[in-house]
Amino acid sequence: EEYLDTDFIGRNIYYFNSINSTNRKAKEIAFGEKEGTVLVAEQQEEGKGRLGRHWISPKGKGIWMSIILKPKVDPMKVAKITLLGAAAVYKALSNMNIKSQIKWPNDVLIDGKKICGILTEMSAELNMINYVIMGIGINVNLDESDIPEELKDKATSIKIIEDKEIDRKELFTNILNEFEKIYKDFIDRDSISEAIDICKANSALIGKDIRIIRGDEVRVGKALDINEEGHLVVEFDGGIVENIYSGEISIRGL
Ligand code: BT5
Repeated sequence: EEYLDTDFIGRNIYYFNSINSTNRKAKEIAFGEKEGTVLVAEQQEEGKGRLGRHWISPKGKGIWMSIILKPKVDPMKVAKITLLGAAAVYKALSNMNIKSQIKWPNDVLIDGKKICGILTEMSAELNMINYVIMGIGINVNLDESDIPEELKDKATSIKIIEDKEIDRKELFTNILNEFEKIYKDFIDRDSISEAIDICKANSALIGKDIRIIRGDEVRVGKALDINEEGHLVVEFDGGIVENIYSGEISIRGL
């Protein structure tokens, strides 16, 4: 049994049987809610990925959740929150003896297949953040039949890999506990080094040849590192080294 051990993350939780999207709902209520409020649903009818993509969210099988955050930091730093979330998911799984890898910027994989995606959205004016919504989707107990044919080579669930049902509540609580510790370092000490270390040590990309797809542009290079800003350091053909920022970039292992 795992208990919630946080000051503010998950101290207020809205539970939905079915909802369009927890991120969408979180944005509707964020202004009136305290930092750390969590929305979680058994099912999403219109779960969202990045760039308007669809996120499959079958009933009772996953953790489909959003956390409302109100960090008093420069809006430029918000992209880092996705990595903090990925590090928290990694640690939560590790606490339950499940080994995963982080695929920068927003995925957690097991055996090379995606079991978690993170969608961070922000509302800001001038240099002030109104709120940040960090949405986390985890394929916990999906069966093979829940995964559409076209996703079978890149997506899986923890149950499929571990060959047993996973306690969603235990994992959920673990994620909230781990996220609060990492997030407090970020807002109180302006430090993300522990999260970066986790992302680097368990990276699915570092040392690999990758493709970076941005709109119609495809670039090929080698992932070298994740720097202390949370950017991916890539060596392109010809030896030019560049930092890649999170955002509208998708990355695929070759
Ligand atoms: C993501 O987008 O990975 C972000 C997913 C965030 C989902 C959470 S659930 C709670 C909260 N509320 C929401 O509405 N969303 C958040 P992206 O990197 O764009 O990946 C999307 C792509 O992953 C899709 O185009 C599919 O190819 C694939 N995909 C869709 N559903 C999947 C699933 N359940 N597991 C693995 N891959 C999936």
